[in-house]
Amino acid sequence: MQRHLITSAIPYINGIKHLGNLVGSQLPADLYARYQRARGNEVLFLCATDEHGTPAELAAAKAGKPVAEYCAEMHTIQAEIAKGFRLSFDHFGRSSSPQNHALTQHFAGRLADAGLIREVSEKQVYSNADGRFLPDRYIEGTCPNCGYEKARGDQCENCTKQLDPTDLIEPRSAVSGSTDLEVRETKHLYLRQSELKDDLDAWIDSKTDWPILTTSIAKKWLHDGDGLQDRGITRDLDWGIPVRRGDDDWPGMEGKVFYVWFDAPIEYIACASEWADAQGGADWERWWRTDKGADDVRYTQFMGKDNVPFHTLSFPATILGSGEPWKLVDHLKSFNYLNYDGGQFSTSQGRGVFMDQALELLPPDYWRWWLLANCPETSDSEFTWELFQQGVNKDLADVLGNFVSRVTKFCRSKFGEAVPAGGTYGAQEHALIAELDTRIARYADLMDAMEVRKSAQELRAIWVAGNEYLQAAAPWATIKEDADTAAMQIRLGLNLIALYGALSEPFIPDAAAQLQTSLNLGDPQWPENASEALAVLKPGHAFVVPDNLFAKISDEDRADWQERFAGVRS
Ligand code: B3M
Ligand code: ZN
Repeated sequence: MQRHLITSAIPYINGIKHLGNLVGSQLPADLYARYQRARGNEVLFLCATDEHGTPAELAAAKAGKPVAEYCAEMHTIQAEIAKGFRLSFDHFGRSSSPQNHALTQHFAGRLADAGLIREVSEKQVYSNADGRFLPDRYIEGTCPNCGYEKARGDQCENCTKQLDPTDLIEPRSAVSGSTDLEVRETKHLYLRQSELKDDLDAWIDSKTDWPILTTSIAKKWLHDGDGLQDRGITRDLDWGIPVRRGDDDWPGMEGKVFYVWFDAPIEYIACASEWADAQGGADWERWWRTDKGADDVRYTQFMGKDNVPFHTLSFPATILGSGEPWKLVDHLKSFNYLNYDGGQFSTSQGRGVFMDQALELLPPDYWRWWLLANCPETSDSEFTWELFQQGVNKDLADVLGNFVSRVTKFCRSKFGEAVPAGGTYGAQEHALIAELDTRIARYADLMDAMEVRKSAQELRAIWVAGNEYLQAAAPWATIKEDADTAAMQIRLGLNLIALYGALSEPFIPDAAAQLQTSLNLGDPQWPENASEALAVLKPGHAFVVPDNLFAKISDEDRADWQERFAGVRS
């Protein structure tokens, strides 16, 4: 038995995620976690909400709520939606947890002790009326380039020019509108990543089986330009993890918090501790510390490509720099972007389909299947309503759903709702079994390798093989001359349904559960080989014809949704 630690990039708290976010991290991570569990391996699958930083403060202000309250509410909402998509996290944590506070401060202390943190004095805008430093996004003013009056301190949204807050004409606080601003000196902590450059370089070089997308991004940041730069890891914000050196105060850092990208990956570790506490004190260090049993754990991370630098450089720098035996990631699976109907999904513009909206339209399996089968793996991919309709109708309704319906209904009408006895395999059945053995082995290899699209294609081919067999065997014709052979064909068909339930569960868990229930089976068993798997249901075993597994998406619905989601979410 192997042990798999699996994490998905932790979604920002500031709103509900769109389908592009889902398919770039949480959904493929869930596919892999479900697959590894199905293979009998021990899995700890973790995700959380990423709750700090300016976006959280701004979203809370917009919602008119204290930020702690806003985050608690949004966490509950995101957790519910994750359940709606059947994301099988062992724990869905929060980066604002006490566990993450303690661990983040611990890491900062270790890094400081190792001489890997330096203090830097910077000039920053301070608002006297608000009694605080203002990060770039909190300063507004008139753009010097185009005259737009609501330009932000970091960029003008109107003409896209990148700005420094001091470039703005008549700058004012976005918090209070006050123009009583001044530039003050403030100190910040920098992580001396550059000191760890050679270690990181050697570590990346050792990852010969990582996707090119992952290693090329890491190498670029290590070598382009002046090479790996030190990074500021503190901010002047109220909301966040207070800067402390382990358990001690950090003189000069009063009132400051750690930068969100410093504490967010540490939440992967803290989340295991949150999970353990929620279990009433399970041992979480056996998942994370190589001196406490984690050396045989295989750790896999899932994320979109924009998150790769933080996971290949900054977070490993934190871990290596701590000098403690924490686990480093073994495999990092990254994704390109899913586009929406000729443009981009966009959270800030409300463009595309958001997770809550998707679940209002259709059950989770429809989305899971299409998104995974079309995920942006080797290049960006595109969601259009036509492609979605085609994929769902062909693969799920015509191929899988139709097979299940034909076999079970035919059996009910000719033999009743129990597996019929009689007959023996002929050449067709032996050929099918040989094909399935090859395909199931290939499917397992692809799932192990996290080749998501190819896995979906192989699974579909396994469904198609059953359909082709049924078409060729034609029990509805056989039964007229040879009832025993027809019984054997249908018995095989029923067993194929059981096999499909087991193999398909990681992609479409609800349909798989429905099949298991209607076939009166317990938990799905991963097949050892096709011939054994096709003898699971014995003659006499009772079943019930399941309700239609998948409804087709009508042209009307498709057109309707296309129109409804053409604009932006208000
Ligand atoms: N919250 C960005 C994102 O959701 C960020 C990931 C953090 S992973 C530690 O894409
Ligand atoms: Zn401008």
